[in-house]
Amino acid sequence: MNSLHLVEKEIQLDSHVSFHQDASGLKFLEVANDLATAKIAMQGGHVMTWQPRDVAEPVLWLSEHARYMHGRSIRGGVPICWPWFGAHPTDSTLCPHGFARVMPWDLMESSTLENGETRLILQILHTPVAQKQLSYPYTLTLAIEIGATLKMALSTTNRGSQPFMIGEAFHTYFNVSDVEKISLQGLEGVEYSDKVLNYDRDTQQDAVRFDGEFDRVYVNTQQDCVIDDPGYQRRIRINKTGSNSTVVWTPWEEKAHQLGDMGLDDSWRHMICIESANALENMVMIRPGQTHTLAIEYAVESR
Ligand code: TA6
Repeated sequence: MNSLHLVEKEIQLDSHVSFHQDASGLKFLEVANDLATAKIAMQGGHVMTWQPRDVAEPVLWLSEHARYMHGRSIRGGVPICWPWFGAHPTDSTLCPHGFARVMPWDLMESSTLENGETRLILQILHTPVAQKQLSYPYTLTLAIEIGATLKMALSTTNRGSQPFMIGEAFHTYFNVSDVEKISLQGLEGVEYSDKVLNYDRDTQQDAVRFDGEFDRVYVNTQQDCVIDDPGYQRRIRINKTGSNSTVVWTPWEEKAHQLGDMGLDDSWRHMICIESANALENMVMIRPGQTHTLAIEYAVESR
């Protein structure tokens, strides 16, 4: 199949991109170019996998027990949290982390760039369910560039006449050799809110290390981060723009086993979420006609 008709228009698929649909009707794009492979679920505009050709271990962690269901977020890869992060600020009946990660998205563009990367542009569909949860007129677009690095840019445009506020994140699950043996650099000196300790505030002193459940929103930080992974002999660089928060999460054993889609083995040890975000006091006000873009670039280097 070399063209894809989702809802609004027929898009010619680039030769490196293929499309398939599973038995329940969920739609996926698969990318295989000279630089990397990737898989994207159209529900959620969700990058599930990305692996540069010269990297041995997957860069993103994807649960073997992930659920592929309509209206349910996939555990792993890069879920998109939008238009709020965590619990909805006023209505606790609404799904945590917003609706973007469970909504259908449409493909707007598929092309090969001069450097060999595959570029995809997706746009969220305005379903009645989404409309109920955010009534302001907006456009939400995701640009993905798949190559030796992974680039993603999430752009929110206010199409109405009133300002509105959003929280957001690339809730990325990285694949690591053992969460207990890695360290995370880039947050030294940054203030955080610690969900495990009742949202207490404190300041990060040194590189972050993990020996138990960890769930923190680091605020007012534009710093890039690096995951140092001696087991896989590599570093993952997380560069970001348009983001003032970084969220770091690992559920550890007990919580991971309660989640239901992480399995009952020790696969939680192989993931760490480092999320480029705008959360808590870093939520973003978007004025009429204005576009705000949250962007990341991930790169892997040998240690
Ligand atoms: O980003 C961290 C966090 O908000 C944690 O508190 C944790 O619950 C996690 O996200 C996963 O959330 P989810 O709704 O995907 O199960």
